[in-house]
Amino acid sequence: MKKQNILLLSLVTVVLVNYGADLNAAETAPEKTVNCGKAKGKITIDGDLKDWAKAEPAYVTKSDSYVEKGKVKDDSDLSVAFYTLYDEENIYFAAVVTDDEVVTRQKDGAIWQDDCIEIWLDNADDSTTPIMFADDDYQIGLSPQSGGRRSAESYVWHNPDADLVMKEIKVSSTLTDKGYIIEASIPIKVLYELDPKSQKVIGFNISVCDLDKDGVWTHITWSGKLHSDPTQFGKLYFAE
Ligand SMILES: [Ca+2]
Ligand SMILES: [Ca+2]
Ligand SMILES: [Ca+2]
Repeated sequence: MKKQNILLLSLVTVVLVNYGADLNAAETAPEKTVNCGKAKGKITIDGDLKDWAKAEPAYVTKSDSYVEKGKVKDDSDLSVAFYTLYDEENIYFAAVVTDDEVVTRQKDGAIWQDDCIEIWLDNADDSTTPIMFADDDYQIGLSPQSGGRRSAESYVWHNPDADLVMKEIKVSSTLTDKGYIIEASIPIKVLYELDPKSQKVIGFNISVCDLDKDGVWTHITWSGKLHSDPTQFGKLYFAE
């Protein structure tokens, strides 16, 4: 074999080995899980979580999660405690977000460009390819009020019946001295193949967008290395 061919083969081998190692890291990381408990009382969507007794947090932080884009300086720049609950009618989502600069300027399907929480559902927990858009898959965005916007916004992507969910979703937020709190509810009946009473588990992910005043947009993901790939989602278990 000529010398330059050996060099080329070595280079290709190094590239393939590194690429393979990266993919395997996502596959062999311990699976993220969170329990979604049954609400003990009425949950009011008002951006105040005093009605959220005993919900289990899932943390999305620089040390616990994967920074897909941008940079997280420290936990005061961006860190999130995320909560879920359900009752007879609704599934509930809430997040206590530490973000040093709350920036929201967009509306509707563009809210991912602002400070925003994204919830990813694979209700049948049946995805075998990295592609969403099945009847039971949803991407749900929640973005807070701020100086640039008077009320919280929500949006639903990646589902054939996204409009139905958008009509029924409720969202509210409050600003805090460290960032914001956001709270939302969705009627279970409008989410395809979701039934917390008879179902144990769904595929689940959380990603968080952080836009700061320097214009840098950061995106971090709770489970896996690609927020939108349902084969890398964690699991949400329904509990009493
Ligand atoms: Ca509340
Ligand atoms: Ca920030
Ligand atoms: Ca921000």
